[in-house]
Amino acid sequence: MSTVESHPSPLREQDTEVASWLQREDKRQRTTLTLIASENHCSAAVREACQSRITDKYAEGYPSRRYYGGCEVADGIEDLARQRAMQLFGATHANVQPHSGSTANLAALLALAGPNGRIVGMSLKAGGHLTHGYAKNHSGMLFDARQYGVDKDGRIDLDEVRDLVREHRPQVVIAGGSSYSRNIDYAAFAAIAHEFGARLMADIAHPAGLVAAGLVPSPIGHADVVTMTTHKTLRGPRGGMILANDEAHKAINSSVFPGHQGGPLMHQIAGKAVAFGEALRPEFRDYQRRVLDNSRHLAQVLSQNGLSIVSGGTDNHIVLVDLRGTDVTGADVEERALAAGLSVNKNAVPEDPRPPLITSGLRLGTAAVTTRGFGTAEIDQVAQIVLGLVRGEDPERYRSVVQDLCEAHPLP
Ligand code: DSN
Repeated sequence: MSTVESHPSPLREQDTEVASWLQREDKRQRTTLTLIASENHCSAAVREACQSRITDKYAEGYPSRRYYGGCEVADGIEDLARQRAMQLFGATHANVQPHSGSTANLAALLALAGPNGRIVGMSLKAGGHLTHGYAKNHSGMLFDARQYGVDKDGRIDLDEVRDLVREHRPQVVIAGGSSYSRNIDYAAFAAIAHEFGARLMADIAHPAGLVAAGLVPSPIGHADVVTMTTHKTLRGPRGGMILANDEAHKAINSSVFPGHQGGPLMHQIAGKAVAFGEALRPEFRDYQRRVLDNSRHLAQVLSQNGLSIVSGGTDNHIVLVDLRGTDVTGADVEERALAAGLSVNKNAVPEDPRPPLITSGLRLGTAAVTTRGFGTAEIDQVAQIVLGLVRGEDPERYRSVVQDLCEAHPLP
């Protein structure tokens, strides 16, 4: 197996401390199965683009309208990333500059609602994101935010959303979440938002790759603005992106720069361009199909063996396990899983009585292990490990199974 140690390394020669931390992370990823739903493994080509010399270049502004000289290469790369993004999602405008999903969301909310505006989004506890109006996030401080939850079956209740929008009269309604495993009816959300004069912002950070592959509903044509990260199911480098309709795109561009950020991270934008090129290939759709097959299989096996799955299953890459009927917390299982070699995260479930650092849930995702080549046979093995850990079996007994799986399915 090729490792970072086998290549010449200016970093190792110059700074052994940082080099050894990075070697440790390389080993951690190679020898651990990532089941964190928001993580994936991007390609070597994406990583090469992200470590290129263009990291040194300032390029404030947009292609052909920059505030620095020497931006002709930056222009070419950013235009390529934008064109590929628009083709991938069938969108008319793309802004590839947001440094992250959080900055994309705040830039979009400020563009659409303005400071002190009113917003409606899904609550963090029900599966929304911090930036959808959580009180301790800037989205909950800068805006007058109201939050909707899920019904007793773990699904968005559109009647509740409509009542909230009618009462609160927000400028922006947000559809999307971080631990919501069901398809979202963007047409219905748009109808509610537009009926009351609001605009719809869809945050597809989690299912972006599945949306691009046409395997789950797309908000394009319904939402005024679509935000996302590029590193989850989309399998690109860490970063954010905003797609906007004809009416919103100018305000979005001004809000990202100069409103929210200075110089774009051109090395990350180069990585985004590479990833979007990969996502336009037919193999990407096959990969996303396997992500879905694997998550459905994982949900089914866990459920058949007695674990409760929020909403009873999944339509995307996320499986949210409700541990309230067991003797363990999310934190317990996260710790045991790490000892076995599985990287997972504890997660609140709707109406969770436990605090956020403990939780009663476990959020699993199949994007990263599917990148390693896992199919349903390997997912069966993963499911048996999770079941054993919940039952309280010694994590050490699973360590060699996990190592064999890692060696048989190396990272890209
Ligand atoms: N924190 C990310 C997640 O894990 O879903 C979203 O930004």
